[in-house]
Amino acid sequence: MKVTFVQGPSENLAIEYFSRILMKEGYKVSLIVDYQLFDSVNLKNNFLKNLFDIKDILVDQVIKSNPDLIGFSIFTSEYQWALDFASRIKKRNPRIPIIFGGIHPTSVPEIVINEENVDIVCVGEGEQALLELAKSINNKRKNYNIPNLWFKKDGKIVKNEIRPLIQDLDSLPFPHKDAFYEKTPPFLRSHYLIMATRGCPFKCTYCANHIKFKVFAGKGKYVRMRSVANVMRELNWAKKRYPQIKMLSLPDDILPLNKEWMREFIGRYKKEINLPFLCYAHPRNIDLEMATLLKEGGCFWLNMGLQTASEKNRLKLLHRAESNDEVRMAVQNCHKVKLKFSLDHIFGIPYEGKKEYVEGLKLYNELRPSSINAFWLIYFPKTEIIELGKKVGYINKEIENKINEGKVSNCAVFKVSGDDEDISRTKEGEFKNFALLYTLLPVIPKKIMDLIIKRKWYGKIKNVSNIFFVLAKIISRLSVGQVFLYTGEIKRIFWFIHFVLKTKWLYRNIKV
Ligand code: B12
Repeated sequence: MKVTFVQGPSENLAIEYFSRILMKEGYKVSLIVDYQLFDSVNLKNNFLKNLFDIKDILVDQVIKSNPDLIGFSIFTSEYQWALDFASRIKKRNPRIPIIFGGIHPTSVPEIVINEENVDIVCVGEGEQALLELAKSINNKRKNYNIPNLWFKKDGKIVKNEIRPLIQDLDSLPFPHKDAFYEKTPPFLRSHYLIMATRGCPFKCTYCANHIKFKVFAGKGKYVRMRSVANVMRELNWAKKRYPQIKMLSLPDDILPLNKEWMREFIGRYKKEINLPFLCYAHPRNIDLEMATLLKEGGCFWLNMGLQTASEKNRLKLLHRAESNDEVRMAVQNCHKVKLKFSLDHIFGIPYEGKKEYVEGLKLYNELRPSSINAFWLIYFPKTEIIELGKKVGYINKEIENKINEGKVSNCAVFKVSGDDEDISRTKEGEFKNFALLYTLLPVIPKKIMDLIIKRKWYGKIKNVSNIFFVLAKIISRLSVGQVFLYTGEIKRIFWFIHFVLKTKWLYRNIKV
Protein backbone atom coordinates (compact mmCIF):
# COMPACT_ATOMS: atom_id res chain seq x y z
CA MET A 1 0.00 0.00 0.00
CA LYS A 2 1.45 3.33 -1.01
CA VAL A 3 0.19 6.90 -0.65
CA THR A 4 1.68 9.63 -2.82
CA PHE A 5 1.13 13.22 -1.73
CA VAL A 6 1.31 16.08 -4.18
CA GLN A 7 2.07 19.52 -2.77
CA GLY A 8 3.08 23.04 -3.73
CA PRO A 9 6.40 24.56 -2.60
CA SER A 10 5.45 25.28 1.04
CA GLU A 11 6.26 22.79 3.72
CA ASN A 12 2.99 21.22 4.84
CA LEU A 13 2.61 19.95 8.39
CA ALA A 14 -0.50 17.89 7.65
CA ILE A 15 1.38 15.85 5.03
CA GLU A 16 4.30 15.45 7.43
CA TYR A 17 2.01 14.11 10.18
CA PHE A 18 0.19 11.77 7.79
CA SER A 19 3.45 10.46 6.34
CA ARG A 20 4.75 9.49 9.79
CA ILE A 21 1.43 7.89 10.80
CA LEU A 22 1.20 5.84 7.59
CA MET A 23 4.86 4.80 7.73
CA LYS A 24 4.42 3.63 11.33
CA GLU A 25 1.74 1.24 10.08
CA GLY A 26 4.13 -0.10 7.46
CA TYR A 27 2.65 1.76 4.48
CA LYS A 28 4.84 3.49 1.96
CA VAL A 29 4.60 7.21 1.27
CA SER A 30 6.15 9.54 -1.23
CA LEU A 31 5.93 13.23 -1.94
CA ILE A 32 5.96 15.04 -5.25
CA VAL A 33 6.55 18.80 -4.99
CA ASP A 34 5.50 21.26 -7.66
CA TYR A 35 7.58 24.39 -7.07
CA GLN A 36 4.93 26.42 -8.93
CA LEU A 37 7.51 28.87 -10.19
CA PHE A 38 5.93 32.24 -10.98
CA ASP A 39 2.53 30.73 -10.19
CA SER A 40 2.29 31.45 -6.48
CA VAL A 41 0.05 33.77 -4.50
CA ASN A 42 2.59 36.58 -4.39
CA LEU A 43 4.60 36.03 -7.56
CA LYS A 44 2.62 35.34 -10.68
CA ASN A 45 3.53 35.77 -14.33
CA ASN A 46 1.83 33.77 -17.05
CA PHE A 47 4.76 33.75 -19.49
CA LEU A 48 7.33 32.65 -16.90
CA LYS A 49 4.84 30.26 -15.33
CA ASN A 50 4.47 28.36 -18.62
CA LEU A 51 8.21 28.45 -19.23
CA PHE A 52 8.95 26.73 -15.92
CA ASP A 53 5.92 24.44 -15.86
CA ILE A 54 6.94 20.82 -15.27
CA LYS A 55 3.53 19.47 -14.24
CA ASP A 56 3.54 16.73 -16.88
CA ILE A 57 6.94 15.51 -15.73
CA LEU A 58 5.70 15.55 -12.13
CA VAL A 59 2.56 13.66 -13.13
CA ASP A 60 4.83 11.09 -14.71
CA GLN A 61 6.70 10.83 -11.41
CA VAL A 62 3.41 10.42 -9.53
CA ILE A 63 2.37 7.55 -11.81
CA LYS A 64 5.81 5.94 -11.60
CA SER A 65 5.66 6.07 -7.79
CA ASN A 66 2.92 3.46 -8.25
CA PRO A 67 0.48 4.76 -5.63
CA ASP A 68 -2.73 3.15 -4.40
CA LEU A 69 -3.96 6.54 -3.24
CA ILE A 70 -3.02 10.13 -4.11
CA GLY A 71 -3.51 12.93 -1.58
CA PHE A 72 -3.64 16.72 -1.88
CA SER A 73 -3.68 19.13 1.08
CA ILE A 74 -5.32 22.33 -0.07
CA PHE A 75 -5.76 25.97 0.81
CA THR A 76 -8.22 27.93 -1.32
CA SER A 77 -5.30 29.55 -3.13
CA GLU A 78 -4.13 26.13 -4.33
CA TYR A 79 -7.47 24.63 -5.29
CA GLN A 80 -7.37 25.39 -9.03
CA TRP A 81 -3.76 24.24 -9.24
CA ALA A 82 -4.69 20.97 -7.50
CA LEU A 83 -7.69 20.38 -9.81
CA ASP A 84 -5.47 20.87 -12.85
CA PHE A 85 -2.92 18.46 -11.42
CA ALA A 86 -5.58 15.88 -10.55
CA SER A 87 -7.06 16.02 -14.06
CA ARG A 88 -3.62 15.36 -15.59
CA ILE A 89 -3.16 12.36 -13.27
CA LYS A 90 -6.60 10.99 -14.14
CA LYS A 91 -5.79 11.25 -17.85
CA ARG A 92 -2.80 8.98 -17.27
CA ASN A 93 -4.54 6.60 -14.87
CA PRO A 94 -8.20 7.10 -13.95
CA ARG A 95 -8.21 4.17 -11.51
CA ILE A 96 -6.01 5.60 -8.75
CA PRO A 97 -8.29 7.26 -6.16
CA ILE A 98 -7.58 10.91 -5.41
CA ILE A 99 -8.37 12.46 -2.02
CA PHE A 100 -8.53 16.19 -1.29
CA GLY A 101 -8.21 17.45 2.31
CA GLY A 102 -7.34 20.69 4.09
CA ILE A 103 -9.08 23.94 4.87
CA HIS A 104 -10.61 24.43 1.40
CA PRO A 105 -12.34 21.02 1.20
CA THR A 106 -13.35 21.42 4.86
CA SER A 107 -15.00 24.76 4.06
CA VAL A 108 -16.80 23.74 0.84
CA PRO A 109 -16.89 19.91 0.69
CA GLU A 110 -20.03 19.89 -1.45
CA ILE A 111 -18.21 21.77 -4.22
CA VAL A 112 -15.02 19.73 -4.04
CA ILE A 113 -16.70 16.31 -4.05
CA ASN A 114 -18.60 17.26 -7.20
CA GLU A 115 -15.37 17.73 -9.12
CA GLU A 116 -14.90 15.11 -11.80
CA ASN A 117 -11.35 14.24 -10.80
CA VAL A 118 -11.78 14.13 -7.03
CA ASP A 119 -12.92 10.79 -5.60
CA ILE A 120 -12.80 11.40 -1.85
CA VAL A 121 -12.95 14.53 0.31
CA CYS A 122 -11.76 14.83 3.90
CA VAL A 123 -13.76 17.22 6.07
CA GLY A 124 -11.73 18.17 9.13
CA GLU A 125 -8.87 16.25 10.68
CA GLY A 126 -7.25 13.66 8.47
CA GLU A 127 -4.97 11.55 10.69
CA GLN A 128 -7.38 8.76 11.63
CA ALA A 129 -9.53 9.02 8.50
CA LEU A 130 -6.58 8.62 6.15
CA LEU A 131 -5.21 5.70 8.12
CA GLU A 132 -8.57 3.89 7.99
CA LEU A 133 -8.83 4.61 4.27
CA ALA A 134 -5.34 3.25 3.66
CA LYS A 135 -6.23 0.12 5.61
CA SER A 136 -9.39 -0.44 3.63
CA ILE A 137 -7.55 0.00 0.32
CA ASN A 138 -4.80 -2.30 1.54
CA ASN A 139 -7.35 -4.97 2.52
CA LYS A 140 -9.02 -4.58 -0.90
CA ARG A 141 -12.31 -4.03 0.96
CA LYS A 142 -13.83 -0.71 0.09
CA ASN A 143 -15.15 0.96 3.23
CA TYR A 144 -17.48 3.85 2.50
CA ASN A 145 -18.26 4.44 6.18
CA ILE A 146 -15.16 6.25 7.36
CA PRO A 147 -15.98 9.27 9.55
CA ASN A 148 -14.76 12.64 8.13
CA LEU A 149 -14.69 11.28 4.56
CA TRP A 150 -17.10 11.93 1.71
CA PHE A 151 -17.12 9.41 -1.13
CA LYS A 152 -18.63 9.00 -4.56
CA LYS A 153 -20.57 5.73 -4.80
CA ASP A 154 -22.80 4.59 -7.66
CA GLY A 155 -23.43 8.13 -8.84
CA LYS A 156 -24.32 9.27 -5.30
CA ILE A 157 -22.36 11.05 -2.61
CA VAL A 158 -21.79 9.33 0.73
CA LYS A 159 -21.33 11.91 3.49
CA ASN A 160 -19.99 10.43 6.70
CA GLU A 161 -20.29 12.12 10.08
CA ILE A 162 -17.49 14.16 11.65
CA ARG A 163 -15.43 12.21 14.18
CA PRO A 164 -14.45 13.71 17.56
CA LEU A 165 -11.47 16.07 17.46
CA ILE A 166 -8.12 14.67 18.54
CA GLN A 167 -8.04 15.81 22.17
CA ASP A 168 -4.62 14.53 23.13
CA LEU A 169 -2.24 16.18 20.68
CA ASP A 170 0.65 14.44 22.44
CA SER A 171 -0.68 11.17 21.05
CA LEU A 172 0.42 12.27 17.57
CA PRO A 173 3.85 11.20 16.36
CA PHE A 174 6.38 13.83 15.31
CA PRO A 175 5.99 15.08 11.73
CA HIS A 176 8.08 13.37 9.06
CA LYS A 177 10.20 16.40 8.17
CA ASP A 178 12.43 14.46 5.79
CA ALA A 179 9.54 14.26 3.33
CA PHE A 180 10.06 17.96 2.55
CA TYR A 181 13.69 18.31 3.56
CA GLU A 182 14.69 15.75 0.94
CA LYS A 183 13.14 17.99 -1.70
CA THR A 184 14.83 21.21 -0.63
CA PRO A 185 18.42 22.43 -0.51
CA PRO A 186 20.14 22.70 2.91
CA PHE A 187 19.74 26.49 3.13
CA LEU A 188 15.95 26.04 3.13
CA ARG A 189 16.15 23.66 6.04
CA SER A 190 17.43 26.25 8.49
CA HIS A 191 13.93 27.30 9.49
CA TYR A 192 12.05 24.75 11.61
CA LEU A 193 8.24 24.77 11.35
CA ILE A 194 6.35 23.48 14.39
CA MET A 195 2.90 23.96 15.89
CA ALA A 196 2.09 23.54 19.57
CA THR A 197 -1.67 24.11 19.38
CA ARG A 198 -4.75 23.45 17.28
CA GLY A 199 -7.69 25.84 17.16
CA CYS A 200 -8.18 29.45 18.19
CA PRO A 201 -10.53 30.89 20.84
CA PHE A 202 -11.52 33.84 18.61
CA LYS A 203 -14.01 33.85 15.77
CA CYS A 204 -12.93 36.72 13.51
CA THR A 205 -15.30 37.03 10.56
CA TYR A 206 -12.54 36.94 7.88
CA CYS A 207 -10.70 33.90 9.29
CA ALA A 208 -11.21 30.20 8.65
CA ASN A 209 -11.39 29.41 12.35
CA HIS A 210 -15.07 30.16 12.80
CA ILE A 211 -15.86 27.73 9.96
CA LYS A 212 -13.91 24.95 11.64
CA PHE A 213 -15.55 25.86 14.94
CA LYS A 214 -18.96 25.25 13.34
CA VAL A 215 -17.87 22.05 11.53
CA PHE A 216 -16.54 20.60 14.79
CA ALA A 217 -19.42 21.74 17.04
CA GLY A 218 -20.11 19.05 19.63
CA LYS A 219 -16.96 17.12 18.68
CA GLY A 220 -14.87 17.98 21.74
CA LYS A 221 -12.72 20.89 22.87
CA TYR A 222 -11.70 22.98 19.85
CA VAL A 223 -8.66 24.78 21.28
CA ARG A 224 -6.03 22.21 22.21
CA MET A 225 -2.40 22.37 23.26
CA ARG A 226 0.43 19.91 23.24
CA SER A 227 2.22 19.51 26.55
CA VAL A 228 5.45 21.46 26.96
CA ALA A 229 7.26 18.15 27.46
CA ASN A 230 5.98 16.88 24.10
CA VAL A 231 6.95 20.05 22.21
CA MET A 232 10.38 20.02 23.83
CA ARG A 233 10.89 16.38 22.93
CA GLU A 234 10.24 17.23 19.29
CA LEU A 235 12.53 20.25 19.40
CA ASN A 236 15.38 18.38 21.05
CA TRP A 237 14.97 15.58 18.51
CA ALA A 238 14.93 18.12 15.67
CA LYS A 239 17.98 19.98 16.97
CA LYS A 240 19.98 16.79 17.00
CA ARG A 241 18.72 15.48 13.67
CA TYR A 242 18.91 18.78 11.80
CA PRO A 243 21.88 20.69 13.25
CA GLN A 244 21.59 23.29 10.49
CA ILE A 245 18.41 24.76 12.08
CA LYS A 246 18.96 28.44 12.83
CA MET A 247 15.50 29.61 13.77
CA LEU A 248 11.99 28.43 14.50
CA SER A 249 8.62 29.40 13.21
CA LEU A 250 5.62 28.73 15.47
CA PRO A 251 2.69 29.78 13.27
CA ASP A 252 0.00 28.76 15.79
CA ASP A 253 -2.97 31.09 15.48
CA ILE A 254 -2.07 32.26 19.00
CA LEU A 255 0.93 30.78 20.76
CA PRO A 256 0.66 32.49 24.17
CA LEU A 257 -2.77 31.05 24.97
CA ASN A 258 -1.92 30.00 28.48
CA LYS A 259 0.47 31.76 30.83
CA GLU A 260 1.43 28.69 32.88
CA TRP A 261 2.24 26.84 29.66
CA MET A 262 4.33 29.73 28.36
CA ARG A 263 6.29 30.07 31.61
CA GLU A 264 7.20 26.40 31.52
CA PHE A 265 7.88 26.40 27.77
CA ILE A 266 10.11 29.47 27.71
CA GLY A 267 12.03 28.27 30.78
CA ARG A 268 12.93 25.01 29.07
CA TYR A 269 13.27 26.48 25.57
CA LYS A 270 15.92 28.95 26.69
CA LYS A 271 17.97 26.23 28.34
CA GLU A 272 17.58 23.45 25.81
CA ILE A 273 17.06 25.07 22.40
CA ASN A 274 17.99 28.74 22.61
CA LEU A 275 17.30 29.67 18.97
CA PRO A 276 15.45 32.75 17.74
CA PHE A 277 11.78 32.16 16.98
CA LEU A 278 8.77 33.98 15.59
CA CYS A 279 5.15 33.56 16.65
CA TYR A 280 1.67 35.08 16.55
CA ALA A 281 -0.42 36.49 19.39
CA HIS A 282 -3.58 38.42 20.17
CA PRO A 283 -3.08 41.87 21.77
CA ARG A 284 -5.10 40.69 24.80
CA ASN A 285 -2.45 38.05 25.56
CA ILE A 286 0.49 40.44 25.68
CA ASP A 287 0.78 41.78 29.20
CA LEU A 288 4.17 42.81 30.54
CA GLU A 289 4.99 39.34 31.84
CA MET A 290 4.17 37.71 28.48
CA ALA A 291 6.16 40.30 26.52
CA THR A 292 9.11 39.75 28.87
CA LEU A 293 8.85 35.96 28.57
CA LEU A 294 8.80 36.15 24.77
CA LYS A 295 11.72 38.54 24.62
CA GLU A 296 13.81 36.53 27.07
CA GLY A 297 12.96 33.28 25.34
CA GLY A 298 14.38 34.52 22.04
CA CYS A 299 11.27 35.69 20.18
CA PHE A 300 12.76 37.90 17.46
CA TRP A 301 9.41 38.70 15.90
CA LEU A 302 5.87 38.84 17.24
CA ASN A 303 2.93 39.30 14.91
CA MET A 304 -0.43 40.64 16.08
CA GLY A 305 -3.60 41.46 14.20
CA LEU A 306 -5.32 44.81 14.62
CA GLN A 307 -6.97 45.00 11.17
CA THR A 308 -8.71 48.33 11.70
CA ALA A 309 -8.18 51.37 13.86
CA SER A 310 -11.89 51.68 14.47
CA GLU A 311 -12.83 49.94 17.69
CA LYS A 312 -16.48 49.95 16.69
CA ASN A 313 -15.84 48.28 13.32
CA ARG A 314 -13.41 45.83 14.83
CA LEU A 315 -16.17 44.54 17.05
CA LYS A 316 -19.16 44.91 14.74
CA LEU A 317 -17.66 43.87 11.40
CA LEU A 318 -14.78 41.61 12.44
CA HIS A 319 -16.00 40.26 15.80
CA ARG A 320 -12.79 41.29 17.49
CA ALA A 321 -13.54 42.68 20.94
CA GLU A 322 -10.18 44.19 21.93
CA SER A 323 -10.30 47.91 22.59
CA ASN A 324 -7.70 50.38 21.35
CA ASP A 325 -6.59 50.82 24.95
CA GLU A 326 -5.91 47.10 25.23
CA VAL A 327 -3.91 47.31 22.00
CA ARG A 328 -2.01 50.30 23.42
CA MET A 329 -1.13 48.28 26.53
CA ALA A 330 0.14 45.32 24.49
CA VAL A 331 2.20 47.59 22.27
CA GLN A 332 3.67 49.51 25.21
CA ASN A 333 4.68 46.20 26.79
CA CYS A 334 6.50 45.16 23.60
CA HIS A 335 8.26 48.53 23.44
CA LYS A 336 9.21 48.30 27.13
CA VAL A 337 11.06 45.02 26.67
CA LYS A 338 12.29 45.89 23.13
CA LEU A 339 10.37 43.05 21.51
CA LYS A 340 10.04 43.62 17.76
CA PHE A 341 6.49 43.25 16.54
CA SER A 342 4.31 43.79 13.49
CA LEU A 343 0.65 44.69 13.28
CA ASP A 344 -1.62 43.38 10.53
CA HIS A 345 -4.03 45.81 8.91
CA ILE A 346 -6.78 44.95 6.42
CA PHE A 347 -7.84 47.37 3.68
CA GLY A 348 -11.14 46.96 1.90
CA ILE A 349 -13.25 45.97 4.92
CA PRO A 350 -16.87 46.62 3.93
CA TYR A 351 -18.17 49.96 5.22
CA GLU A 352 -14.63 51.26 5.76
CA GLY A 353 -13.05 54.03 3.73
CA LYS A 354 -10.90 57.11 3.87
CA LYS A 355 -12.10 58.19 7.32
CA GLU A 356 -11.02 54.89 8.91
CA TYR A 357 -7.72 54.85 7.00
CA VAL A 358 -6.84 58.31 8.32
CA GLU A 359 -7.77 57.09 11.83
CA GLY A 360 -5.38 54.21 11.17
CA LEU A 361 -2.53 56.55 10.26
CA LYS A 362 -3.05 58.39 13.54
CA LEU A 363 -3.26 55.27 15.67
CA TYR A 364 -0.26 53.54 14.06
CA ASN A 365 1.80 56.70 14.41
CA GLU A 366 0.98 56.69 18.09
CA LEU A 367 1.74 52.95 18.48
CA ARG A 368 4.88 52.95 16.29
CA PRO A 369 5.11 49.19 15.61
CA SER A 370 8.32 47.73 14.16
CA SER A 371 6.39 46.97 10.99
CA ILE A 372 2.84 47.17 9.57
CA ASN A 373 1.54 44.50 7.21
CA ALA A 374 -0.92 46.28 4.96
CA PHE A 375 -3.20 43.63 3.44
CA TRP A 376 -6.18 43.76 1.11
CA LEU A 377 -9.17 41.82 2.39
CA ILE A 378 -9.36 38.34 0.91
CA TYR A 379 -12.76 36.69 1.15
CA PHE A 380 -12.30 33.01 1.94
CA PRO A 381 -15.12 30.54 1.26
CA LYS A 382 -17.89 30.47 3.83
CA THR A 383 -16.36 33.17 6.02
CA GLU A 384 -18.92 35.45 7.65
CA ILE A 385 -17.42 38.57 6.14
CA ILE A 386 -18.77 37.47 2.75
CA GLU A 387 -22.24 38.44 4.00
CA LEU A 388 -20.98 41.98 4.65
CA GLY A 389 -19.36 42.02 1.21
CA LYS A 390 -22.74 41.14 -0.27
CA LYS A 391 -24.52 43.85 1.71
CA VAL A 392 -22.24 46.58 0.38
CA GLY A 393 -22.45 45.21 -3.15
CA TYR A 394 -18.84 44.02 -3.57
CA ILE A 395 -19.97 40.41 -3.87
CA ASN A 396 -22.78 38.90 -5.89
CA LYS A 397 -23.70 35.26 -6.42
CA GLU A 398 -21.32 34.90 -9.36
CA ILE A 399 -18.38 36.27 -7.38
CA GLU A 400 -19.29 34.11 -4.39
CA ASN A 401 -19.15 31.05 -6.63
CA LYS A 402 -15.72 32.12 -7.81
CA ILE A 403 -14.58 32.56 -4.20
CA ASN A 404 -15.79 29.04 -3.40
CA GLU A 405 -13.88 27.69 -6.38
CA GLY A 406 -10.67 29.51 -5.49
CA LYS A 407 -10.85 31.55 -8.67
CA VAL A 408 -10.23 34.97 -7.17
CA SER A 409 -6.88 36.39 -6.27
CA ASN A 410 -5.52 35.26 -2.92
CA CYS A 411 -2.74 37.78 -2.91
CA ALA A 412 -3.21 39.95 0.15
CA VAL A 413 -0.41 42.36 -0.71
CA PHE A 414 -1.33 43.64 -4.15
CA LYS A 415 -3.24 42.70 -7.24
CA VAL A 416 -1.23 40.08 -9.05
CA SER A 417 -2.65 39.85 -12.52
CA GLY A 418 -5.15 41.62 -14.68
CA ASP A 419 -7.56 38.74 -14.99
CA ASP A 420 -8.08 38.34 -11.26
CA GLU A 421 -11.40 39.34 -9.84
CA ASP A 422 -11.29 42.69 -8.09
CA ILE A 423 -13.96 42.56 -5.40
CA SER A 424 -12.99 44.93 -2.59
CA ARG A 425 -10.13 46.26 -4.66
CA THR A 426 -12.45 48.18 -6.93
CA LYS A 427 -11.39 51.25 -5.04
CA GLU A 428 -7.78 50.14 -4.93
CA GLY A 429 -6.39 53.28 -6.53
CA GLU A 430 -8.05 55.42 -3.92
CA PHE A 431 -6.60 53.46 -1.01
CA LYS A 432 -3.17 52.60 -2.33
CA ASN A 433 -1.66 55.78 -0.95
CA PHE A 434 -2.65 54.69 2.55
CA ALA A 435 -1.26 51.19 2.08
CA LEU A 436 2.06 52.66 0.99
CA LEU A 437 2.14 55.07 3.92
CA TYR A 438 1.26 52.34 6.44
CA THR A 439 4.11 50.19 5.12
CA LEU A 440 6.58 53.07 5.34
CA LEU A 441 5.27 54.52 8.61
CA PRO A 442 7.69 52.63 10.91
CA VAL A 443 10.67 54.17 9.08
CA ILE A 444 9.25 57.70 8.84
CA PRO A 445 9.97 59.79 11.97
CA LYS A 446 6.89 60.35 14.13
CA LYS A 447 6.99 64.14 13.74
CA ILE A 448 7.05 63.93 9.95
CA MET A 449 4.13 61.50 10.03
CA ASP A 450 2.24 63.96 12.25
CA LEU A 451 2.85 66.62 9.63
CA ILE A 452 1.69 64.36 6.78
CA ILE A 453 -1.52 63.69 8.71
CA LYS A 454 -2.06 67.31 9.77
CA ARG A 455 -1.49 68.74 6.27
CA LYS A 456 -3.41 65.83 4.66
CA TRP A 457 -0.51 65.06 2.35
CA TYR A 458 -1.68 61.45 2.23
CA GLY A 459 -4.21 62.63 -0.37
CA LYS A 460 -1.44 63.65 -2.75
CA ILE A 461 -0.06 60.16 -3.37
CA LYS A 462 -2.11 58.50 -6.09
CA ASN A 463 -1.93 55.54 -8.48
CA VAL A 464 1.05 54.01 -6.74
CA SER A 465 2.58 51.28 -8.86
CA ASN A 466 3.22 47.83 -7.35
CA ILE A 467 6.95 48.34 -7.63
CA PHE A 468 6.72 51.08 -5.00
CA PHE A 469 4.99 48.66 -2.67
CA VAL A 470 7.75 46.15 -3.15
CA LEU A 471 10.35 48.85 -2.48
CA ALA A 472 8.43 50.08 0.58
CA LYS A 473 8.26 46.51 1.92
CA ILE A 474 11.98 46.02 1.37
CA ILE A 475 12.79 49.30 3.11
CA SER A 476 10.57 48.42 6.08
CA ARG A 477 12.18 44.96 6.40
CA LEU A 478 15.66 46.42 6.04
CA SER A 479 14.95 48.81 8.88
CA VAL A 480 14.22 45.92 11.26
CA GLY A 481 17.12 43.74 10.12
CA GLN A 482 15.01 41.22 8.23
CA VAL A 483 16.78 41.32 4.89
CA PHE A 484 17.36 37.60 5.28
CA LEU A 485 13.69 37.10 4.38
CA TYR A 486 14.38 38.46 0.90
CA THR A 487 17.80 36.96 0.39
CA GLY A 488 16.27 33.61 1.42
CA GLU A 489 13.41 34.06 -1.05
CA ILE A 490 15.77 34.99 -3.89
CA LYS A 491 18.03 32.00 -3.18
CA ARG A 492 14.93 29.82 -3.07
CA ILE A 493 13.72 31.01 -6.48
CA PHE A 494 17.14 30.46 -8.05
CA TRP A 495 17.37 26.98 -6.59
CA PHE A 496 13.87 26.15 -7.88
CA ILE A 497 14.77 27.49 -11.35
CA HIS A 498 17.92 25.38 -11.34
CA PHE A 499 15.95 22.32 -10.21
CA VAL A 500 13.19 22.78 -12.79
CA LEU A 501 15.65 23.27 -15.66
CA LYS A 502 17.66 20.25 -14.55
CA THR A 503 14.51 18.11 -14.36
CA LYS A 504 13.42 19.28 -17.81
CA TRP A 505 16.85 18.55 -19.28
CA LEU A 506 17.01 15.08 -17.69
CA TYR A 507 13.57 14.19 -19.00
CA ARG A 508 14.34 15.39 -22.49
CA ASN A 509 17.78 13.79 -22.76
CA ILE A 510 17.82 10.77 -20.51
CA LYS A 511 14.12 10.00 -20.09
CA VAL A 512 14.40 9.14 -16.38
C1 B12 B 1 1.29 27.12 8.76
C2 B12 B 1 0.41 27.99 7.89
C3 B12 B 1 0.98 28.52 6.75
C4 B12 B 1 2.43 28.25 6.35
C5 B12 B 1 2.59 26.86 5.72
C6 B12 B 1 1.61 26.58 4.61
C7 B12 B 1 1.41 25.15 4.24
N1 B12 B 1 1.45 24.85 2.99
O1 B12 B 1 1.20 24.29 5.10
C8 B12 B 1 2.71 29.44 5.38
C9 B12 B 1 3.34 30.55 6.20
C10 B12 B 1 3.61 29.17 4.18
C11 B12 B 1 1.30 29.85 4.99
C12 B12 B 1 1.02 30.59 3.87
C13 B12 B 1 -0.26 30.98 3.50
N2 B12 B 1 -1.38 30.84 4.24
CO1 B12 B 1 -1.47 29.85 5.89
N3 B12 B 1 -1.73 28.97 7.52
C14 B12 B 1 -0.96 28.24 8.23
C15 B12 B 1 -1.69 27.81 9.52
C16 B12 B 1 -1.30 28.78 10.62
C17 B12 B 1 -1.47 26.39 9.99
C18 B12 B 1 -1.71 25.28 8.97
C19 B12 B 1 -1.17 24.00 9.50
O2 B12 B 1 -0.10 23.55 9.13
N4 B12 B 1 -1.89 23.34 10.43
C20 B12 B 1 -1.49 22.07 11.01
C21 B12 B 1 -2.07 20.92 10.19
C22 B12 B 1 -1.63 19.58 10.75
O3 B12 B 1 -3.47 21.01 10.32
P1 B12 B 1 -4.43 21.55 9.15
O4 B12 B 1 -3.70 22.32 8.18
O5 B12 B 1 -5.60 22.15 9.84
O6 B12 B 1 -4.89 20.19 8.43
C23 B12 B 1 -5.79 19.28 9.03
C24 B12 B 1 -7.03 19.07 8.16
O7 B12 B 1 -7.32 20.16 7.34
C25 B12 B 1 -6.74 17.80 7.40
N5 B12 B 1 -5.99 17.86 6.15
C26 B12 B 1 -5.15 18.78 5.70
N6 B12 B 1 -4.64 18.41 4.52
C27 B12 B 1 -5.12 17.21 4.20
C28 B12 B 1 -4.88 16.37 3.12
C29 B12 B 1 -5.50 15.12 3.08
C30 B12 B 1 -5.21 14.21 1.94
C31 B12 B 1 -6.40 14.73 4.13
C32 B12 B 1 -7.04 13.40 4.09
C33 B12 B 1 -6.66 15.60 5.19
C34 B12 B 1 -6.01 16.83 5.24
O8 B12 B 1 -5.97 17.06 8.34
C35 B12 B 1 -5.06 17.94 9.02
C36 B12 B 1 -4.70 17.41 10.37
O9 B12 B 1 -5.83 17.03 11.11
C37 B12 B 1 -3.18 28.02 9.09
C38 B12 B 1 -4.13 28.39 10.20
C39 B12 B 1 -4.54 27.16 10.97
N7 B12 B 1 -4.47 27.25 12.24
O10 B12 B 1 -4.90 26.13 10.40
C40 B12 B 1 -3.07 29.13 8.04
C41 B12 B 1 -4.03 29.10 6.86
C42 B12 B 1 -4.13 27.69 6.37
N8 B12 B 1 -3.34 29.94 5.89
C43 B12 B 1 -4.13 30.67 5.19
C44 B12 B 1 -3.72 31.54 4.15
C45 B12 B 1 -4.77 32.45 3.60
C46 B12 B 1 -2.40 31.55 3.69
C47 B12 B 1 -1.88 32.36 2.49
C48 B12 B 1 -2.80 32.33 1.27
C49 B12 B 1 -1.64 33.78 2.98
C50 B12 B 1 -1.23 34.73 1.87
N9 B12 B 1 -2.16 35.52 1.39
O11 B12 B 1 -0.10 34.76 1.47
C51 B12 B 1 -0.52 31.68 2.20
C52 B12 B 1 -0.69 30.67 1.04
C53 B12 B 1 0.40 29.68 0.90
C54 B12 B 1 0.13 28.71 -0.22
N10 B12 B 1 0.90 27.69 -0.29
O12 B12 B 1 -0.73 28.84 -1.03
C55 B12 B 1 -5.57 30.45 5.58
C56 B12 B 1 -6.26 29.59 4.52
C57 B12 B 1 -7.70 29.98 4.28
C58 B12 B 1 -8.19 29.26 3.06
N11 B12 B 1 -9.51 29.09 2.99
O13 B12 B 1 -7.47 28.90 2.19
C59 B12 B 1 -5.43 29.79 7.00
C60 B12 B 1 -6.54 28.82 7.40
C61 B12 B 1 -5.36 30.97 8.00
C62 B12 B 1 -6.69 31.60 8.35
N12 B12 B 1 -6.75 32.02 9.57
O14 B12 B 1 -7.62 31.77 7.64
N13 B12 B 1 0.38 29.38 5.88
